[in-house]
Formats: sequence, structure tokens, C-alpha cells
Amino acid sequence: MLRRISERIGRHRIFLITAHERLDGDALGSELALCHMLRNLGKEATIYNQDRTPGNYLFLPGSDQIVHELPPLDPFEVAFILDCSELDRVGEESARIGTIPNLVNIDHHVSNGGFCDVRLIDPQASSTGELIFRLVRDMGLAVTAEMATCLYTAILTDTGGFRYGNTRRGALLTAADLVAGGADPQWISENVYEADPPARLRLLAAALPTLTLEEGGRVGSLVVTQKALADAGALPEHAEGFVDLPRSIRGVEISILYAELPDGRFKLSLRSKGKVNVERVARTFGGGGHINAAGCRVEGELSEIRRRVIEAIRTSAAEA
Ligand SMILES: [Mn+2]
Repeated sequence: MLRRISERIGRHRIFLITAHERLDGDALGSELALCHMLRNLGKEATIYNQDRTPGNYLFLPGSDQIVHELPPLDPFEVAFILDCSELDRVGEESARIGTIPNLVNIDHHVSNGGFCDVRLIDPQASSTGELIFRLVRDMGLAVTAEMATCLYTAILTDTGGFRYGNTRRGALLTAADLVAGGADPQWISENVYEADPPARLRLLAAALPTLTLEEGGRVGSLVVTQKALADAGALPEHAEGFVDLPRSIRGVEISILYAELPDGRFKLSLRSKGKVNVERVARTFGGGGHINAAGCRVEGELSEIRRRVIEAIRTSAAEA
């Protein structure tokens, strides 16, 4: 499959690169590394994202050139859809992007349905960044310092700072190669994790009193409402990582963040320890992800959603 992707790169000249809405370090790092690679080959590449780049990723080289309005599509020969298990994860413009003649999907989600022919899907990979690295190496191309910074950020963030279950040999070996290629772990970590605006801590202060432990302390959760966001003067991206906090409590196996969306629905982020599968829980609500990290969007009253989630956790545990 790597061959088919490199053939497409060789044969074509003008590329669109995109990833899922609500950007994370893997989406952005993968897009930017691929963009650098294509441009180094003398190709034209444009990154389109529906959402703005979160502030803590603006240090990534090339992030200032990302566009948020889809340019006229006629010139594009190939669209790379990165870190998406489904085309519609791209957002509002997914249908239009789907009309570009050649689609290539590079992704590591277990729930990937295989929405296009040319794809590189490996649920064993830590991140899409790790797969981009594989592609670059397979093509015999150099990993520049810029690319190394982007790909290291992708792996660092998708493994939760090399802590989650996807922190396997491949992730660590790739990270080591990227450090050799010019990625600076300390500088990158400071930019990603230690560059928060005060609003993020104000939002955290509002979220912590919502801490709820259920199922005998096995399930821990936090809530971020639209009101809390407004009061803190915070953006939804500032709640990034809050889901990991209940999980830091001994005995908590499943950690959930209920984040209210502007339309009143709730975006659920689920994390788990060890063999506990939250992907199955998210799938009950039409979402997806990985065994230890998944998400979904649910409509309804929060208390009712909580009840349904606990029910899904029980069902999933009974099936396991
Ligand atoms: Mn990812």
C-alpha cells in the first residue's frame, strides 16, 4: 500500500492535505510533515483545516500557511485525508473534498471503515505521524528537521507523552529517529504542554468541582459546560487533556469528559486504563477511536446521557 501511495505522489503535482475537525497534535504534525515532504519534492501542497490551529501548536513549522477556507478544487489532483476513520470527520467540506479525483487515507484508528481505495491504515501504529514517517522512509526521502519536529509532536501528543497503551516499540524507535533528525523533545514539550493561557486554568477550576465517581470508583468524570467556557473566557480547545485527570485517581479505570457543545449536545471523550475497552462504549453512540481512547457526540439531558453511558459501560464489560 505504501507503494501505491508513493506512486500517486510521483504521478501527480498538486495536492490537498486535510485532517479531522477539532485538531490535535497528530493531525497537525502529520499534515505539516507531509506538506514539507511534498514541497521538498517540488510539488504544490495546500493544507486545509476547518478549525483554527490551537495556540499550543502554532510553533509547528509551516502552521502559518494552513488555510481554513477551502480553495477552488479544480487544480487538486490528490487529497490526503489524515487521521480520519471516516471522510466526514473532516467537517462541513468533507463532501466537496470527496470529489477530488484521487483520495488517499492515512490513519491508525481501529474503527476505520476504509472509505477510499488508496489507504495506509495500521491500528498498531501509535499515530498517523508514525505512518507518515514510514511513508517518508519507504520513499527513500530525507526527514528534515522541520519534518522531525512535526512528526515528533504527532507521536508525543497521541501517546499522551509516551504514556498510553499505544506507546509501543514503533513509537519509541520512530521518536528516537526523529530526535536524531533534529526534533528537540524539551523544546517541543514546553511548546505543547507548558504554554497555556490563564483561561485554561480558570476553566479547570470550574471543571474540578464537577468530579464524579461512579461504579464503585471505577468510572470518573468531569463536565465542561458552555457557561463554564464563557465564564472562564476559554475556548473548547482549552479543555484538552481534562479527560486524563479523573484517570489519575487510583482505582479509576474509565475516565470521561462531558463537554457541552454550542448546539447543546455533549461531546464525550473517554479514556481507560489497561485492557478496559472504551472504543466499544463510544461506538454504542455512533463514535469510535481506540481501545484506551475514544469519543462520541450525544444528544439529550446530561443526567440521561450519564445514565446511558454507565449502562453502555456495564454492557461492554459484560461482553468482554
Ligand atoms: Mn491520531
